[in-house]
Parts: sequence; structure tokens; C-alpha cells
Amino acid sequence: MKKFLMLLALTMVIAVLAACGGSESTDSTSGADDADADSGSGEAITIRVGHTLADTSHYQEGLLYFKEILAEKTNGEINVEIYAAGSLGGERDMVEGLQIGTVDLVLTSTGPMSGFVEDITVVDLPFLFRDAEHAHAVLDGEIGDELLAKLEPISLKGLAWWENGFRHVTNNVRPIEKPEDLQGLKLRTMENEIHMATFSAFGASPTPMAFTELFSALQQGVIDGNENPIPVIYTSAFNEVQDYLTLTGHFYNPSILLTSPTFFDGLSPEHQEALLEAAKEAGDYERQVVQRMEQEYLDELEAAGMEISRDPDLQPFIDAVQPVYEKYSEVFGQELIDAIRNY
Ligand code: EAX
Repeated sequence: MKKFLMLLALTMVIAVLAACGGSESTDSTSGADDADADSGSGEAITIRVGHTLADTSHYQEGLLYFKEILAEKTNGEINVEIYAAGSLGGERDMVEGLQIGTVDLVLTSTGPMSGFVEDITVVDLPFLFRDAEHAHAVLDGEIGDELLAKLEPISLKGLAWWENGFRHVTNNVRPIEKPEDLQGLKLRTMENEIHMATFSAFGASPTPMAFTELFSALQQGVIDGNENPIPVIYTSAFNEVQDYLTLTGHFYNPSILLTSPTFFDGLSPEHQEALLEAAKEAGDYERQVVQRMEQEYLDELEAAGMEISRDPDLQPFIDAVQPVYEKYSEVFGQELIDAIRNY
């Protein structure tokens, strides 16, 4: 009953925001007719996509490219409005919005997906992927397709794998060189069981929190630290509220451009094909943006005053998370974990 009331309240908030323009789109909307998205008859339609990151982030750059190529592929019939910085809510809120039809598309990391379908969060295991190329090969292959297919029974449809990037630890207490340095730190994680178990294994005190609450929690000292990819740390200005950064790369964090089967099925076959093509092409582009930002922003963060441990010995961190693998091999199966690791 409580969940229903929460969903009802969420529906009303998002509907009011979207209807009265309470949340501004963060792109130069081409002004296409705001017809109903299920027209399917070649009329101009507007698709609203939400994300939680800054309008200078890799998510925003990827979505601007998505907007551009989708308009090209549909001769201007589909216009995309981008709602950045959590203006449509946190990632979990927006995914719930997809399920009840108040949001059209969401670009979210897999972090909050553990609350919707646990199976897809195998990708969130610590130190699972060797590097981005390994992750892309797995996600763009049959394993990635099988993981996305697990979304359909819960009224979600993954259009393509995008990327948030490898996640690193920041904090305000001390430089982190070994797991023991995390002992007792109140560290924000996404609302993800595996992420929380990992930081408990490191000896930290994991605090799950929506991204939309994170900057103020760091600023007020409610939590000591956070873990996020370099493009997020930079474009969300976490260097203003965090002194230390250690390049642990403890999680590879994929993102998914999500919609709902109801929304997708309401489109014409031509628009469905264009949407899937644009999602894949823009996802590949967005991965390149992440790579560029990772290279460009690390020195900027150091110049902005962050003390960066660039090359920590990762073996103690990898050893510390073995209990996480013992637990989750029971959940996902050792066969799938080995298939990903050996891909
Ligand atoms: O998906 O919550 C997080 O830390 C994520 O990096 C962010 O929402 C982008």
C-alpha cells in the first residue's frame, strides 16, 4: 500500500512538472509538435529523457548526439527533450516513472537496478572487468543481450548499453592507499546491494543514497566519502567538497538507455528501428566521451586541489572482496561470473 501511495505521489509530481514545464529541458528543443508519443503515423512526436548528471556530463553529451541522429533518422519526426540534473527525480524514481508511464526514457547507471531486477547487477561485481574494452565486448555480445532481456518482464526495455565508467573513491578524511584506510568511513554508495557489500568488506560504513542528495550530503559532512567515475566527480564539482581521490577502479559501471515496452510498442515500426539504431550509435559515441573525459579531467581535478593517489596497489582490495564473490556466486552462478571474466 505504501509503495502504491509513493508511486501515486511520484506520478502526480512528474505529471505536474512535465505538464507545466516545471522541469526545464536542457537542450535547444527544436519545437517539434508536442503530439502524443504513440501517434506512430509519422507525425512529429516529442520524447522526454531524464538523467541525474550535470548538463556538462558525458550523459548529456551522449543524449545531445542521440537527439541529433534520431531527428536525422526520422526526418525531424522525433524530437528529444533532455531533462538533466535529476530534474525528473533520482534514477530509481525515474525508472519507477517508466514503469507507470510518466517518463518516456531514462539514462541510468545499473546501480539502482538492483531494486528492480537483481540478475542484471552481476555487472556491478567489484573488479569484474579487466578494462573498458572487456566490458564493451561482454555487454555488446550475447551476455549483454541476455541481461537486457531480463528487464522486459518488469515493464522495462533496455535500448542499448551506455557507460558511466570505472568508479573511484573520494573522501575528506585521509588518503586511501589500502582497504584499512577505509575503516569506519561513512561512504555513500548507490542503492545497490553489491556495492554496499563491497564497501562493508573494505571495512567502510556504506550509506546508500540517491545521486540527487549526494553533493549536499558531502558538503554538510553527513557522509565522509563517495565513489564515482572521474567524469562524474569533475562535472558534479565533487572536488569542491572532497579532498582525496584514489584511483581504485573498483567497479565498472555500465549505464542503460531505458524505456518501457508500452512506450516502445506505441511507436511505428520505422520509429522503433530509428530509436534502437540511434540508441546504439549514441551509446558508442558516449563511451568515447567517457574515455576523453577520463583523460582530460584527472589533471584538472588535481589542479583544482584534490590529492590524487593515481596508482594504488589493488591486490589487497581485490583480496578483501572475495567474500562478496563467495556470496554472489550463489546468486548469479559461478558459470556466468566465469563466462564474463574469461570473455
Ligand atoms: O548514473 O548515482 C551515481 O553515483 C551515478 O554515478 C549517477 O547517478 C549516474
